[in-house]
Amino acid sequence: MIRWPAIVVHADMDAFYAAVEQRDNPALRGRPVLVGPRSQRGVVLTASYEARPFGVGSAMPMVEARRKCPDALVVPPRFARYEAVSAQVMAVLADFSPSVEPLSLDEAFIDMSGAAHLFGPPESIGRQIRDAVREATGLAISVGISATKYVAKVASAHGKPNGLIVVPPDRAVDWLAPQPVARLWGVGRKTVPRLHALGLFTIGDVAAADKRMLREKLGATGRHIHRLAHAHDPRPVQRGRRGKSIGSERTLSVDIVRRDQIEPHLRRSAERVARRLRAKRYLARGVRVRLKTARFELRTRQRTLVKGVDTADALYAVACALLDEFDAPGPYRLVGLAAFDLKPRCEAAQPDLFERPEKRRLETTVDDLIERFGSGVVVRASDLKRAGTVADDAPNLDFLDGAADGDGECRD
Ligand code: TTP
Ligand code: MG
Repeated sequence: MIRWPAIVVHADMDAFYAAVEQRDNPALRGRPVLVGPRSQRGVVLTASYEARPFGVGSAMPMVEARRKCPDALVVPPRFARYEAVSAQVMAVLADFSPSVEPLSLDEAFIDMSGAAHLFGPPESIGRQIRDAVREATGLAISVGISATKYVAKVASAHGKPNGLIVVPPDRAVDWLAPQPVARLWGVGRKTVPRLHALGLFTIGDVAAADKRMLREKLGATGRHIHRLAHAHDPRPVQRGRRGKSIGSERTLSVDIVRRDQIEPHLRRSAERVARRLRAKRYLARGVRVRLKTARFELRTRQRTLVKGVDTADALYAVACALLDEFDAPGPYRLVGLAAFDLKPRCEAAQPDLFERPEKRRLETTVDDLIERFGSGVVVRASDLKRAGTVADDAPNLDFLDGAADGDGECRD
């Protein structure tokens, strides 16, 4: 085997939402399935592979998809279910490497460099990952493996469904060459016609094109895609991709055991975190709950969300669901909540599933009051009875974490 400078795996579940529905309901198996709203309006979130030959897929208006594939069974989405399966998948991937970078609910990069002594050569690594995900979830994941993130990702897409494609680094440029330019990262619907107009249809065409010409015609994108076409992609897998997080945790003066004692602390942390998310104009796509037992064992449970949230209500709802997953017996001496996977909020963003618009309005009104009159101005009735249980002499932390390398501050 040639030497691999790095072994990067990209793994992506096949027709994720539809596959979960087919797994859970045998009547859907082998049938064309569209996941999305039954109403006339709205778009398809995904289509099962049985439906795809009809030319339907993600983001297509439901009306159009039903016209193209009249026999399709339409199933409304169950996001909580997909999140639970996603957590299982990510846990399986974490068994293979400490360096897993989730990109969404159903895909992740895994750095397997140096793991050959544990799992064998790339092909064998890929097979074991697919088998382990199937065993844990009953679902298929496609895997691409190369020495860079970019080539690994193109490879996993190329092999779908149920694919395993290994692209050794010395063959990467040739392997990419026949692929269409749309497979280049950063080349979207607008750039494809511009590349076609320049006579560039495949990645090989871009690789062979004059670097300066690409830069002149396309600016930074030109330079970027020229590098990708040569399989250059220096970005490392970001271990844990903890990225930015905003959190609030409390060490308690009295150890607590019962759920109804823990919840008010989570509620309070959720409010502090949500306020800071809104002030920084972030949406969080992950929520983490931390509990420390009286014996100082730290336990963490976290969940990735389909859409970003920035209200205390939404953070608190997820945190309460996470409480069910703790199996360590209390008592607990610390309760914390953090929001992670932060993305800048764009005003036009659609409201998400956990958040009701009136709740958000209420919370932003409270933000205004606090800004004008100080943080003591509004107190939740449910918070009053909890007063006095937070330790004064222990670290009570509101934190704003930087990237995994700990740069400390969250940049706006
Ligand atoms: P994808 O991985 O893009 O799609 P997929 O898993 O359904 O199919 P495949 O990977 O085999 O091509 O997205 C994962 C899930 O994310 C998908 O099942 C539904 C959801 N999703 C949306 O809600 N909206 C979208 O526009 C897309 C692309 C995906
Ligand atoms: Mg997928």
